[in-house]
Amino acid sequence: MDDCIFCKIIAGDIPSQKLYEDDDVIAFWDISPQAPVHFLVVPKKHIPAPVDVAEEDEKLIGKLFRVAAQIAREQNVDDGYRVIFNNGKKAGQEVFHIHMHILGGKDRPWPM
Ligand code: IU
Repeated sequence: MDDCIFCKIIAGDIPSQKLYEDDDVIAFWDISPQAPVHFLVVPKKHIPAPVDVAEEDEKLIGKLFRVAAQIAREQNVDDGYRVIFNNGKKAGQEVFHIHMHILGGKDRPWPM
């Protein structure tokens, strides 16, 4: 997607503070952290929002949880972190390329 900022990050056209990358998934620090640990786990496939997840995406979306857990362990927040997906402008979604927020490092982070 030409006008998608996360597709540009995935393509390497825009820099990010990368935590993880493989053929399917990228993870990077959120540029505007809402908790001491706040990173995003993003599928490389351009799926605009949670409401757009198709049956064929089920495995890919499941993988986001596994990658998130691995990074959470590396960042020492695996004893408590919040997982957030925003769906639609009304819910606060600003970037229309599906992404999982992981927030940790303090008690009850980011009650959006
Ligand atoms: P939202 O769920 O779409 O509202 O979250 C978008 C997040 O992407 C938000 O927390 C931004 O700070 C973050 N972000 C980023 O990490 N890097 C960017 O280049 C842009 C947004 I644009």
